[in-house]
Formats: sequence, C-alpha cells, structure tokens
Amino acid sequence: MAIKTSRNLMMIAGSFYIPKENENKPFGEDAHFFCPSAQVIGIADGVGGWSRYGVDSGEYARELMRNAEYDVKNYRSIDVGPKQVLRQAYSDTAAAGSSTACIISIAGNLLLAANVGDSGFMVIRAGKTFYRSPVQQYRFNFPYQLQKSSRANGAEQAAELTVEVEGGDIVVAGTDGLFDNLFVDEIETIVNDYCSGNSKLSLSEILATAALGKSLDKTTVSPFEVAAYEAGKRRSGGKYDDITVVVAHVVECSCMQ
Ligand SMILES: [Mn+2]
Repeated sequence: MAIKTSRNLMMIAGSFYIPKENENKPFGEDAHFFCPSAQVIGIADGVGGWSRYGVDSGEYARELMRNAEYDVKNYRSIDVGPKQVLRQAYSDTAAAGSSTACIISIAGNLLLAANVGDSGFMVIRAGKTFYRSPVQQYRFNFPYQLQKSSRANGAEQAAELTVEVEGGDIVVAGTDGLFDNLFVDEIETIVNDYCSGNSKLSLSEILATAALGKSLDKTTVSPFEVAAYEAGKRRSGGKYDDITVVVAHVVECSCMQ
C-alpha cells in the first residue's frame, strides 16, 4: 500500500494563568485547556456578577472546559467543528453561573473557532497582527455568555470564525484579562521581542505577566479605559482581572496518511 505524505499544520501550545487574588476563589473564574492530540484550545471566563448571589462562576467555567476537553478526547465532536464541541459541553454543564467561551481548532490550513463573548484570539504573522477575533457584547463590560437554562444564552449564539493560517503564525488566545490590559501593538511588541531574543520563560507567561503589570497600574492607558470612554464611562488605568493566555505556534509537519 502506498503511503501518502502531505504537509499539514499543527499547533504547539503553552499556557499561563494568573487568577485574581481572592481567598474565597483560589482558582479565580477563568478556565482553559489545550488538547495536543485533538489540536483544540478552550478558554472560558466565568462572569463575576454571580458572586452577589453566592455563586462562584469559576465553577461553571471550569466544568464547561472539563466537559469540552473530555468531549474532544473521547467523542470527537471536533470532527464536526468547534461549535459542536461548545454545544456538547454546554449541554453537559450543570453548574450555576455563566461564562464566555472560545474553542479553537486547526484543520488543514484553517484555524476554526467558536466564540461567545469577549474571550478570543489574534493571529500574528511575520510580526504583525493578521487577524483579531470580534468581541460579542450587549454593552460595555457585559459580554455574551453561556448560561444553563437560558434560551437567550446558549451555544447557538457562538460566532463561527475561520482564518487561513500558515507555518510560522503565532496564535495568542486569552480572556479579557489579557485583551483589556494590553493593546494589540503591545502584544505584537512582546511577541516580536520574544521571537528575536532567548528568554527562558514561555511567551504565554511573559504576556500574562505584562497584562498583570498593566492591570495593577492606575496611571496607564489600557484598552479597558478606552472602551469605557467610548461607552461614556470613566475607568482609569488597567483592569484587575483573572488573566489567561494560551500561545500556539503554528508549525508545518509531515503527516503520513
Ligand atoms: Mn475576565
């Protein structure tokens, strides 16, 4: 039998998570995973407003991501697409609360994603931002979110995104703790410095640490402050939040078929 060899793309990913300091919520409200065998990234950000009802939305986000990871490993909904993974994980999740969610996969030369809310990703090619996923929100600081037992907040509202990628591209995915604190050009600069240097830290850790630095700085200008201003509100400096960063390097591989 002849063995066909084709060029294919895959993601090699690493992640870094900095939860907000809160003794009642040691894990924060973000959750994420990377499944190398299925080539799937998942990111979720539990919505904090539930705290006033005594609900830890981090539970919802973590259960949602556990279910998504279990699904891609065992049931391969990913063969249908990221939105099917989200549908399945959403219907399997029983915790109270709500969460944004982003599922990213790669098929051939296409990056595929299903995204609800304001987590998301960008693709950097040759040092420049090539793509940034759109944010879904009802209004400032109020993103679309998945919530159990709510017809208005299900997986069907996920935006389905398709981006052509090539070897050498860098995918930076994260929650709003990253994107509300670092501007796109700041992320580009960090990525380019990393690629031309020889840091012993991972790129995801460097990005998360930079976002944390800005989140604690009340004198800096942040994307959050700019968005607030555009919405007629005043917020100064960064936004202290849970910070999740997943960085995936897109590489060519020879795969036997
Ligand atoms: Mn957040």
